[in-house]
Amino acid sequence: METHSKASRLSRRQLLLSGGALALSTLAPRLSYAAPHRILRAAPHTAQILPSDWPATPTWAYDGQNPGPALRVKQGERLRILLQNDLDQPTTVHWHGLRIPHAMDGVPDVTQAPVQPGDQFLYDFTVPDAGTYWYHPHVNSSEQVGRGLHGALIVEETNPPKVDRDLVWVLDDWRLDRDGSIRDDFQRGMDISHGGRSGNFVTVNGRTPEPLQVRKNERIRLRLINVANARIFGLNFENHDAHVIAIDGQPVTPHTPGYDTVLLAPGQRADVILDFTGEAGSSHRIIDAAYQDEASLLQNIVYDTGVPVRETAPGPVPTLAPNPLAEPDLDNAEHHEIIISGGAMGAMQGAVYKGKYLPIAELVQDMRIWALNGVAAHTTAMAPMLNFALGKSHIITVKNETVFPHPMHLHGHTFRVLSQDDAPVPHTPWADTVLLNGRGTAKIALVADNPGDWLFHCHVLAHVQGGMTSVMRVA
Ligand SMILES: [Cu+2]
Repeated sequence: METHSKASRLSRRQLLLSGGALALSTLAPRLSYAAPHRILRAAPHTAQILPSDWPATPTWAYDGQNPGPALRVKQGERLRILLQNDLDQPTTVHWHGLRIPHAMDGVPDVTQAPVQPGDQFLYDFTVPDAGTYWYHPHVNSSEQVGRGLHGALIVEETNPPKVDRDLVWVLDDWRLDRDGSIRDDFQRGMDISHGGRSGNFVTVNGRTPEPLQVRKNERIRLRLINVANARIFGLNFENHDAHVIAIDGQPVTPHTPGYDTVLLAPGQRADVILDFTGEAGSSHRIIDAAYQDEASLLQNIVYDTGVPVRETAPGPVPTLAPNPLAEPDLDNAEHHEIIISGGAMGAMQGAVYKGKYLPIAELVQDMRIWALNGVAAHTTAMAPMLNFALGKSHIITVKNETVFPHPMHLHGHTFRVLSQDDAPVPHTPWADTVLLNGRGTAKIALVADNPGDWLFHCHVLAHVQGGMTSVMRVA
């Protein structure tokens, strides 16, 4: 791994050389050093986020696209991505949900040095699991993700289920001013101490949501990815069943979700099968109903008036083949506990910060007001909160003692969600992000089979700024 990360830190000059070697290698295949890679360039950009009669928005983007390019790779294939940082601040790329080697996980000062402006870093790994994932920076995340750095990563199954269309919807919101600019308030204490930095303009794939045009008896696989800094989405497809076939990329027993609402907290994904068996020419609403009092129209489903795709409704909903995940042994697992505390209206008296205990009044001055097991993080390079024996099964009970919901994300592993708020979770889905309700609990289980120091943090990115990050050591 040592050699690997050294080889990955290419200077511009080496990059030029590798380009030369690439040309050579076509003549002399034994020069395998320069196997093909794709360049992913992070840089300022301008995008039409608001409707076309409104001003454009200065954003940050991968490859001049908001969202970044949807990367597609087949399960088991090798992905080689050369990050080119043309931002004016350091960055990295984290491959959210992928179980890949530690050195490729994109966490600054833990798995790699931050990539400085003008520098490159080669991400090079094999993708073990099929499914819907995404990528984003892990440096100054609240601002970098909030300004538009994120993209879908689709790992295709060897035998994908037959659908008429496979669509990716990157769900996001932006905090914009009337001139189209992104508000520069990433350090706002109110957001850090409350529910995070929500936007005032919702987008699908970086644009004003547009009606979903469908044909009668069409089957669509819709891959939903919530990349928002704080907003929880809850999609209800009026008069249609959304059959969830994967959660966080991992296959799950096909089912329709509770309240017919596909709930997605920041970081979470869902693959749904939608069969459009309504009447030709009809239209139906897609409601975002995540927040009880604020249900809003996301967009409409509009049926074509022409001939159906097929005469009858599509057949049974397909079940995806499982990914090669190790099943935790619940009877012989080690038990751990994580307590989430802090935030506005919380009862936290103080926390350990930079190695010493500080009362809440002092923590607030540094805007560190969230803690995991009594520690408010100031950096990702921190002592492990929990130690997981390599190869062993572990059950972790997460208790949220705050009044706010927190989508907790674990790097490097996928876990089963056993229970929430003391009730068993149907289908005990695999996930990499679990949404803790305010004052809620969750029990998750995993086999610690990927060695390294792995982050466990809230995916409300303002909460990360406020200290909600920890490290799990698998050794
Ligand atoms: Cu949080």
